Order: sequence, then C-alpha cells, then structure tokens
Amino acid sequence: MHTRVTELLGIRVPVIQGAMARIADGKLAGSVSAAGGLGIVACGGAPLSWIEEQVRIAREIAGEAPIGANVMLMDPQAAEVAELLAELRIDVVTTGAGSPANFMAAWKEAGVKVVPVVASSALAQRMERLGADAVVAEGCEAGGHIGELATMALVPSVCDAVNIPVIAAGGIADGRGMAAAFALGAEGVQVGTRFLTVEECCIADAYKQRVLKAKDSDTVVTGRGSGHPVRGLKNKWARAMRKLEASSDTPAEQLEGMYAGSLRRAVEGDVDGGSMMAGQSAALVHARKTAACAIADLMADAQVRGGLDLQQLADANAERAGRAACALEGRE
Ligand code: TUI
Repeated sequence: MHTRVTELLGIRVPVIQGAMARIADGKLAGSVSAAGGLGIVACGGAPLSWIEEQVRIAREIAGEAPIGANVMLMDPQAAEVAELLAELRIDVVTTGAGSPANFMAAWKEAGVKVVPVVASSALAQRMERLGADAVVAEGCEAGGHIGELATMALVPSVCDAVNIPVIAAGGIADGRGMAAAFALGAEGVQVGTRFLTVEECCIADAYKQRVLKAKDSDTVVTGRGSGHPVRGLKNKWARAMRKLEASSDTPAEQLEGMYAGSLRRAVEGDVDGGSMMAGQSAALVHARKTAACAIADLMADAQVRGGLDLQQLADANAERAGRAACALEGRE
C-alpha cells in the first residue's frame, strides 16, 4: 500500500506500533518493522543504556527497515532521551503526553522524522507549524495516558486542521477499525493493544490472558483528578485506585505511591497489584500470533471486512489535503 505515511516513513504498510512504556522493547519494535510496519521502542522511564541497547536490538531484527522510538514528555529525563535519539540517528521519533516543541529543531537537524501524538486539533496545528512530519491523533479509547476526545471526533477534526498526514489511534485493533480510520481521513493507523498479546511481546502470560479475555467494559480510567488520566484493564489495583481518588481526603502522596512500580508489577505478571495499561480495543483482541501475522490479518481484514478500498480512501485523503493546502496559499 502507498499512502503519504508509508512514503514519509519508508514502510510497506501504514501500521505504526504504539509505544507502550516498559513493554515496547527492541524485540517487539524490530519484529513490527521487519513485518513492514513501524516498530517503536518506548523510552518512557527507561535508563539511557537500556534505550541504546533496545535500539540496537530493533535494528538487528529490522535489517534495512526503519525503526522509531517514543519520548514520553512527562519523563523527567525527556531532554536526555531526546538528545540520545538524535545521536543514534533514529529514523522516527513519536512523542506523547505533552508538547515536544523544545526538541523539534534538534531532531529535524539530525534528519529524524518527527511524529507527535496529539489529543486535540489545536496541538496538531502547533506541531505542523513547528515542522512535524505527521501527527498521530489519539482518541481516549487508547490505553495508557489519554486526552479527552474520542477517536471518531478527533481524527476528522485533526484532518481538517492540518495538511500533514494524520495517523489515527485509539480503539483500533482490527481491519474494521483501520477501514473506519481511513474513512475519517487518516492515512495510517497506530495500534498498541493488539500487539500486547503477540509472541514477541515481553509481558507476562497472565497479563496477555487478561487482554485476551477482556470485554468492552473491562477498561477503566484512573488519575482523572490528578490531570494524568490513564486507561487500563479493571483489576484490584484499578478499583483501589478509583476508590482512593473518589475520597477527597486521600493525600496526593498516597496516590503517587500507588503508581510507583505499578507498571513493572503488571509486566511481570502481578495482575492484581499492577497497572495493566490497555485500550478499549482489548475486547477485539482474541489471538496471540506473531507481530507479522497480526499486521497481515489487520491489512487483509481492513480490505475485506471493512468493505472499503483502502488505497482509494488513502488517495482521496491525500488529494483533499493537497487541495486544502493550495486553497490556503491562494493557488486554487
Ligand atoms: O503518551 C501517551 N500514552 C502513554 S505515556 C505512558 S507512561 C505513563 N506511565 C505512568 C503514568 C502515566 C503515564 C503511558 N501511556 N499517549 C500519547 C498521548 N499524548 N495521549 C494524549 C497525549 C497528550 C495529551 C495532552 C499530548 C499532549 C497534550 O497536551 C500538551 C499541550 O501542550 O497541549
């Protein structure tokens, strides 16, 4: 398939693997890139030496195919991570949970493609003005840290607001979601939750089982009160968290203490005491398979079960963006 996203990123299929902190390592990212998508090493909360090693592993698995890395902007060491990724000449950087304005110039200088994750059209426009190559418009169906808007409303708004390619994220785990995203104007999709259960994903089997068993109402958002809402699977930890958050006399330190180590515990298999981040699309994930199989299924399903011609939609989306750019410059 050819879309502005495949061309920009040098990939064969317009599927980007969502960055998942403590989960998306070099093995997962390399496997996704080797299968024709774009694998992303999640750098959030990781030591610089780990990041360097995982990028090396991803490159080894991906061969000539590009790979990306994600900078979590709430991470206290985001600046150091940003610098390291420029030094490593990573092909693509995605960012999350903030504005990457301070790092854009250095990345562009190093030849890194910059694809910020945005949760509003206002931020998408700011990113376009600063030179972003594309944006990921992530709706609140997604797992992990989320914004306010749902994918169905966010993606077309962002498509109307910018001329750079838009990659849709949040709630997309199969071909129906991908076809819908293209119908909304996207030229690529970012998929996280579907990759939680693939063979190459390092999380404990117990976490994978919970994703496979999840129904549509099995995710919940914690942290709304603190301004850092996070979606994950309902479990003991999430229920306790919600209870503490609902009571007005819970000290902020106690809530922070609940988060400490919660991701690591989940990844290691503590499905009661850990924070199992996952999106609403967990209800659509029924298979393990390999990353390559998941991508092949997604693409085949998008064409067939979506009942739409994805290539035609992608071409129409690019053409519309081109027309809008001409009109803005008064060339129409
Ligand atoms: O970043 C994500 N998802 C994440 S980061 C993460 S790591 C974490 N660990 C423990 C606790 C909390 C987080 C887990 N999941 N997605 C991208 C994303 N970015 N979603 C929403 C946003 C966003 C929201 C507001 C981006 C920018 C923004 O506003 C910035 C501004 O300046 O307007």
